[in-house]
Amino acid sequence: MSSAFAYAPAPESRSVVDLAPSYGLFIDGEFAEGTGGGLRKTVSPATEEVLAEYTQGTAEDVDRAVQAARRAFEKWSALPGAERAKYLFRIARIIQERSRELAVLETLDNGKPIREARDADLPLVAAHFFYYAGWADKLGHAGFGPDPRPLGVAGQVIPWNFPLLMLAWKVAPALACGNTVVLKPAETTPLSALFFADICRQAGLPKGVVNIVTGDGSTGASLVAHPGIDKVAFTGSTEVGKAIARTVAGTDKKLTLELGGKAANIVFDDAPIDQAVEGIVNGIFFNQGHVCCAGSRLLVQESIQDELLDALKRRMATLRVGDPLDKNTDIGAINSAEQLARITELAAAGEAEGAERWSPSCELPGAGYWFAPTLFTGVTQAHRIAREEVFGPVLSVLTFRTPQEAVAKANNTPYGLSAGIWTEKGSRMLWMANQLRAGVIWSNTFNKFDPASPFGGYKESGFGREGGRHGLEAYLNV
Ligand code: TAP
Repeated sequence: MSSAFAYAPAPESRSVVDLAPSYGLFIDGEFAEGTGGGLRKTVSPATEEVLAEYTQGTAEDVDRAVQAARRAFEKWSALPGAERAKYLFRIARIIQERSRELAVLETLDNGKPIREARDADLPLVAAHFFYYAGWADKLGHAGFGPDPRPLGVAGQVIPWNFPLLMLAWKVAPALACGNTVVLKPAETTPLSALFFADICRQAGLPKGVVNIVTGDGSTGASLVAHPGIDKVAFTGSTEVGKAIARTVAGTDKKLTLELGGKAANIVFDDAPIDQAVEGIVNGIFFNQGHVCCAGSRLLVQESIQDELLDALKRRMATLRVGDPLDKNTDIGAINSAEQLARITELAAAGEAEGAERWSPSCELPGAGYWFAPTLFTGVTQAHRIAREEVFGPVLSVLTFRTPQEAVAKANNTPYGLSAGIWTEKGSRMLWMANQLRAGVIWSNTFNKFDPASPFGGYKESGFGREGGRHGLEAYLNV
């Protein structure tokens, strides 16, 4: 069948990505054609070339997947935790074995630099499966009572910025707790979820425990509204998160939402400047700034503004933008034409509202979707670039004089996902951490992730935690 998952299985060929022309849905342990939704194309954002076609899942396809997950739930949830752990460990090891192939795939479909896919995404994906495999037989010791029970079938909807990592954050804890899942990846990055389905087969995971239904937002909406699911886990925009909360309201479905952010990265005058500059660059330019916890607002203490901005501009001038498959690339392609249009529009609004725009001179490739690293100074709290999530390589600089003013400005946002503090004073770090309304706070570092550490937000950044022991709670009746 042409739409089935059909690349060469020989291990030696796994060092490169062998893409089939088209892909089906993964339902009940098999790749299957969809029921009338047709095929969509996924393109490389760096070249605009079509990578493959994939299936637009319909409401009927979602129903088939949910039924398969329901059937699988009885046996999967009855397995001893140690048995479920074996499958998760196996999946983690296969991800490690196939990490080169998966890193290249992720870079092709998403546009992120291969160095990041290889050194950040893939190791974290494997680490999540290892970590939650370790919990599967210890759930009675996780602090949720002696016999916590799984919820049932989890409907999971994920975005395009970290396709495989967001899958890992959702699938690993769900399976460890004894749930089965139906997952919908984003429409611009469906491929790594389909390769993950193949890994589930390779690991011998029982049929129906993991189901992948690709498609657009309507596929996600069908999944969220399906009466046969017990839990909705969503990562994406605040707008869609609110729509999902409305759909789920009044049902007995459990819900976790990981939404947007507008993090403040706060640099005090005693901070080590070179280290802070690295943290600022990593905070906003990692993954082209397509990061919900990106440090998109730089709050710098007024007395060191000139020194810090000089050093930052010098560092930005060394960033290489271009071919994501080149190991020397720092900033890859913007994920889609739509996202590029949004970033372009917000940056234009920054200029129109009076902020000063600066980018290092850099030549952008002709084809594909690109945006130069961009710095705005003279930004006020009223500017759109200070209030709205750009989700791109655009940094807005604001200043403050006192710690109190830094806290007030940092908290002046509807979001509350993350924040960064740069100072040598331990007491100030702790005081700031208590004052900031953000779920994750880094000090003298930024964008550090660990599967043992819970991640999640306050306010319009959503609720529920992923990662760590707390991440189990989202998938258990406690
Ligand atoms: P969303 O539109 O929220 O998409 C996230 C996921 O939800 C995708 O799989 C999407 O499918 C699906 N979806 C869309 N409409 C839905 C609906 N009505 N019901 C159920 N699922 C639905 O985010 P996006 O397009 O990826 O990015 C838009 C903005 O969201 C970005 O500019 C950024 O501000 C924010 N964003 C935040 C995060 C995090 S981690 N907080 C991640 C990505 C994006 P399609 O892909 O088919 O639309």
